[in-house]
Amino acid sequence: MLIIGPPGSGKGTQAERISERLGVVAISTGDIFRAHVKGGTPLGVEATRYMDAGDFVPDSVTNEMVRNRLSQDDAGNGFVLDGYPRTVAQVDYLDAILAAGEQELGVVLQLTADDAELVSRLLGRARETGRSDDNESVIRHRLDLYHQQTEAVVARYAGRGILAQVDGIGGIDDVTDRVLACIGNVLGAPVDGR
Ligand code: B4P
Repeated sequence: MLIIGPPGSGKGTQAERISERLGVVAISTGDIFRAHVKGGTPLGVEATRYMDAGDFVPDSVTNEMVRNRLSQDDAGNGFVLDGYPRTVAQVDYLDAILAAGEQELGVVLQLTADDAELVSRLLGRARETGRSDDNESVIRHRLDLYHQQTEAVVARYAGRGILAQVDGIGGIDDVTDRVLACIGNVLGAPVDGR
């Protein structure tokens, strides 16, 4: 499954919880990039200038990285992919990866929240963790990119009938309950709650 949402909507937070419940691996493109940045790899050096500015890392870099990650054994039984695809070109690329592996998407989950709430959450995270892309002007740019590019991704999946939308406002446990109920509806079988 995929988890899509604007920055600060709780993608990473909920992806971890869903992966535990479904017994599949959670894969976050943002986390993979941050691990490369921390390790000082060539990919990290390239990614950091885009991430710090709140821009998308180019599709040419991101797509290849995702293809490699999904080819690892732990993704063979399914995965929760967090933060990818964010562009329509990435949707096409993911379609090709899945078709080659004879895999299919079961659910695409979109977490929603209004921009004011998102900015407030991310400024809160900035105070706690000091993430370099969590300052107000960069946060607003990331939100603009979501509206300009990633909402078209959501529309694609809506057209395929596998989109589940969940209100991301409220306590983290409450959002998890909504998410699990929604996944159960799309899959046609309940997923255990907390
Ligand atoms: P990400 O790591 O995906 O960053 P994000 O959009 O901010 O989401 P994240 O998962 O971290 O935050 P969450 O909403 O869970 O991407 C970072 C950068 O990497 C991008 O800007 C881009 O440069 C690059 N990148 C990644 N994927 C890419 C792709 N496919 N193509 C190109 N470039 C790509 O949580 C945010 C905060 O809210 C947390 O502090 C959390 O504690 C809090 N929170 C969560 N749920 C809450 C709730 N219910 N109530 C209150 N607070 C809550």
